Amino acid sequence: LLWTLLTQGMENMDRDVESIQKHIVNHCQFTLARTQFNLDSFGLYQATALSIKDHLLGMWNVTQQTFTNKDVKRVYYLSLEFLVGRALQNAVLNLDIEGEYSQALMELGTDLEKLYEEEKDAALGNGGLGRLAACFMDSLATLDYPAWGYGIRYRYGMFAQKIVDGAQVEFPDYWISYLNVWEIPRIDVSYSVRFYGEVRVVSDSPRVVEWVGGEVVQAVAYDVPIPGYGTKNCINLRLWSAKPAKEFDLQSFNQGDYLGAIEDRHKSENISQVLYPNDNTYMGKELRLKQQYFFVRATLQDILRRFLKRPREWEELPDKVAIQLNDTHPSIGIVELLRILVDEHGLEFERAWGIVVKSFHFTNHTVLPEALEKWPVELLGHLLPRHLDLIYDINYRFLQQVQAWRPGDMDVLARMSLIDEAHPRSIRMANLAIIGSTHVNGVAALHTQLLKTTIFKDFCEFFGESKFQNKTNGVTPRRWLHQANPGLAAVITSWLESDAWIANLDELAGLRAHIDNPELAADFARVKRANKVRLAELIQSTNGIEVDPDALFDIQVKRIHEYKRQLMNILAVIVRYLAIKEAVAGGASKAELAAAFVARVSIFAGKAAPGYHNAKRIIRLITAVADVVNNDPDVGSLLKVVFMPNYNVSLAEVIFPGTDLSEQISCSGMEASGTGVGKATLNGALLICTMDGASIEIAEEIGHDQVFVFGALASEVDGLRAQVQFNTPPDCAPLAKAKAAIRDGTFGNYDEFPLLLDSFSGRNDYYLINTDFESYLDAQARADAVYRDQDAWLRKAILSTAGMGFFSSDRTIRQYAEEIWGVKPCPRE
Ligand code: 26Q
Repeated sequence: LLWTLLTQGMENMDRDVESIQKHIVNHCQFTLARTQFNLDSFGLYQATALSIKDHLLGMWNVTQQTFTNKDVKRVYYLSLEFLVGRALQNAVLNLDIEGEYSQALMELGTDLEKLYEEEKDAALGNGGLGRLAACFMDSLATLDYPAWGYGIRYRYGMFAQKIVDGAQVEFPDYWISYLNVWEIPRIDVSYSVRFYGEVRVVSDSPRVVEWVGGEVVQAVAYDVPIPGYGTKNCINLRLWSAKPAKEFDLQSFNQGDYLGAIEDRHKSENISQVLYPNDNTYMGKELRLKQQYFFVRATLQDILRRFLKRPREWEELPDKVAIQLNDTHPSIGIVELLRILVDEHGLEFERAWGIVVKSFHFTNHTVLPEALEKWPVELLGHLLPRHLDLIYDINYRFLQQVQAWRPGDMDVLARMSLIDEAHPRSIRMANLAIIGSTHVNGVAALHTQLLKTTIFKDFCEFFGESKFQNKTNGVTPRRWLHQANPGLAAVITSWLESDAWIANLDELAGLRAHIDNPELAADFARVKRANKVRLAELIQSTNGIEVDPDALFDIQVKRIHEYKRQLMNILAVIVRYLAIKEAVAGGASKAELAAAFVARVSIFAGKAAPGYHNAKRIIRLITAVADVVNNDPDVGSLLKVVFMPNYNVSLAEVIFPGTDLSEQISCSGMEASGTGVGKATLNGALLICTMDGASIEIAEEIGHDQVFVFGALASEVDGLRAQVQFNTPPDCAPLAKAKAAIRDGTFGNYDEFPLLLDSFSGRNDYYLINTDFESYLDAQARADAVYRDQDAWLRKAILSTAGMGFFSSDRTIRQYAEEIWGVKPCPRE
């Protein structure tokens, strides 16, 4: 009976309004134990989310059973970060059940949209890399791929940023309030993970070793269902949480060391405590390596348990399993799988290595040397002694092949070795990830090209080009258009006479057929204006600044990093401010000012890594400039500067739809892809950019006329840097003026400013701010000129949206599936 009922009940949840209401009220009473006296909006949000989750679980169960029954090859996406944001609205829209739920809640006296706002973001990621993983999960589910995401259930996600006296202050993000409604704790799905200890030789020939002693912690699974759009498939994101291991506890208790045991409990729980808030910089901390190993050890045990449910040969592993490494962060998994096969299952080394390499694939997200992971040999050997042995074994065999390939070339040997012999000696995780994977990919065409010709050049020559692929990033149109911009979504659907674009973004090209129709332009203008009003209201409430919705909204929102050049942006804002001041001092009338300057709002948002001093100084400068400019009566509404605090996914969902001009102005060659501008362009923003990352391809797809391009090319950067070093040019005039204004206290006298100025002046101008400055000002002036001609601007905005089909993460995921993983869609039975 149980079996029958379970099978029937799996998904036949009623979707009518009355059933939904009963279901929600049931959760209020019995899951949350709320009464009419203590039921607030947050409680109602939770009950609504729980009801949606029940729908998802029904779908989830059947989906997983289908994958199992069909015994399909699965793909496992391993990432230390998943920046998913809020889930309720996303699930409601993907299930296409918004009408029913909003009516149900309206009759209950509340408003679904209001409940959406009650949800806290799940911020288990830093920035681009983490958000990409989240977009990929949405596409994997939507396209019915048999996929799993694996990550860590950090108790503290990305820190919350407050601006106090103009400076960033970090606050812990305790996002798992007393109940995280979206997760299912699987206390029964738990694996042990060992650290430290020693390697004991059990037998010499054949050589058998054992890793023993040390500390053991337990990894417990928490599952998060991920719905797709327009499908009944629902896939799983499995996040691991660290718990004390039972065996370990018992031992301590037996020794009578009660308090010691409780202390150790905390030590083990530490592992999944906090997300490292570094973006594009590596941090050689032991706890971080512990997190990485904890994560892959649990994940691989889980993957292999599933694989071994049927009797199989180990050689079948790559036919059933593709493991994608999101950067090198989980790359110790390569060594762990080798260890499992050799030590735990007795496979001979070469045989095991062959299986390992066929199972793994690796995505690189950066060419910045400071971001490439390197673990000190001593640290790694202490924490994971057996893994260090195996790394030496892998390296020995690999270097023999390199030697045979380039006899006598000691330099190539030193460059390709897994070991960096500089002090302290360290393990190069990117080299490990390359030789331990079948495919390596970059995230935009230029980035992949740079990988092949610079940092991975030797490997490309050794393995051949076919191992190195490009997979240009994309974003999910569900969250970034359908959900974030319902106004534009409706306009597009009505002009295309279909909402097929939501699942097939190439359909957007159909807008081009109407490009000369003024009514389409009017629709675009109306929606953009409404979204700017919404953003202006948010700016008013968070920053207390009144901005004019008719001004040009120029935005740069992303992590604060010197290579992204938020500094160049604010310097150009200073130039504009000084020009307005000069015009006013010269007696310009209101009309003359309006003729000379396009009214603008410069919007910034983004977090600085807590230890990244220069990034924090840049924030300090932006807020100082904002203080002066926004309160200067000479300027009025001609220029406003806004730094919006605590940039996160839900804030991005308000910002991108209200953007006129979005900035991707990184020093060329340094931004691997950039996904933020894709979201803005999709929402009808124009792009001001260098020829870097995905911007190059975006310009190609939407047409170069739509884009304000400036600056040195990636191919010119090295030469220009050398020039700056040996024959340092003076600052161009506008830059010199802006710097002088900072120096003379126009924006206050803050300790941060002299340090910041020194960091990029003269020979220190590594990111080529001076080199690119005038051409940046010129690009901004071109943007102003077009903005004055609203018809021209709207035309470009429409063409921008129309050309974004290629940048759907559905396209990206399909390419991964077909060209790397070899997995096929598997819609549920
Ligand atoms: C490594 C070791 C220890 C602690 C932290 C880290 C760490 C964490 C996060 C290193 C790097 C990151 C994040 C990198 C990142 O977000 N890269 C971005 O990836 C995007 C998606 O591919 C690209 O669009 C961006 O260009 C790239 O900067």
